[in-house]
Amino acid sequence: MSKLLKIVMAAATLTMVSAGAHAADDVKARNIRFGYGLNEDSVQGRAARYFADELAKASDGKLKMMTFGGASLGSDSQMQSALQGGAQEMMVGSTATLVGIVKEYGVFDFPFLFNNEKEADAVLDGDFGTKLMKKLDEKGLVGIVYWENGFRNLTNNSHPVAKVEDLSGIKLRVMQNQVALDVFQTMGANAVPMAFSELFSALETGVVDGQENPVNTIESSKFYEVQKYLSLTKHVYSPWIVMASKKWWDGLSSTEQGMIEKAAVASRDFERKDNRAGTAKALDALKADGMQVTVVSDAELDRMREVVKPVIEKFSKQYGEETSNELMAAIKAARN
Ligand code: TK8
Repeated sequence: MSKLLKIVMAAATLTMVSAGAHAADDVKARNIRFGYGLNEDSVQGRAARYFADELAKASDGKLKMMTFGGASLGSDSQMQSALQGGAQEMMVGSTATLVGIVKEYGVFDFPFLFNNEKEADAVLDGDFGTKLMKKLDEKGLVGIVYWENGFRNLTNNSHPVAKVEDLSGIKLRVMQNQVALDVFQTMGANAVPMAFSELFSALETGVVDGQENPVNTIESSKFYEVQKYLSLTKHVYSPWIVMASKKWWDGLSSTEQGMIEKAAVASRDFERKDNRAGTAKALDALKADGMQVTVVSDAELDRMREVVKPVIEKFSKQYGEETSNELMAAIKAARN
């Protein structure tokens, strides 16, 4: 081989090596701890594992997401703090537990806001949901996508609830924010804010009589073991939000961020589909497990809606006209 050819070939090899090294630099081997509150056998667990698989495929196994269910990394609030401090990379949890960080997230605890999932998807995935996510940035969190917990229903151990008056005297666990608390106090319940991670044992020991969550979550959390009565109220739609630690996120390359965002969108679509497909089955399972189901009539739901109106008005004012108007316009657009 001539000397010149050798030099040319060496140069070519060098270029190839450095191009390869550049691509490898762009996606580093990383461990990502992803925490969630529900049991592993739940919509959250299935979607978390799907997310991890998608990410592994996209990154040739370099972005390794390890999923931790059952609040084993902490309650929603504890995980949020860990993300803010950079001690944990990612999580999914209720927007209701974010209200102390970005108060406007309280709008998703307004009862009877959405009529169906289609409206919720449009508002969450559209400008309104994106704008709220942006507000997390300055709080050390990065909002990535919304999953759904879904329309919530009431369970308790005292008596069947068929109308708002039946809530009186029931010690009801509510999610930890002022909107949820006011809503259920106004409806006459003895509302007790509590982390979800403490809820099963609180129901078991009678610290509280009841709680509210979507049927899938009631089923996967085995609340049928400690609750007798289920009332189908669909009183509020609960989103979940997938978030990353901003401290950690800012250290990722844009290629890595893009891979995570893309896999997150796939996990969102998977999760919503899985959740919606599972609702009827979960309800059957709850009945089979001995829960007594009350279908709350439309007329009684309308009465509930009237009772909580002042609460919605109060918090709409607190969040400012701009937020409320944007929200209402987004819902209106979704309805048309
Ligand atoms: C689980 C929670 C739970 C929520 C609650 O992570 O606290 O009742 O509905 O499902 O997000």
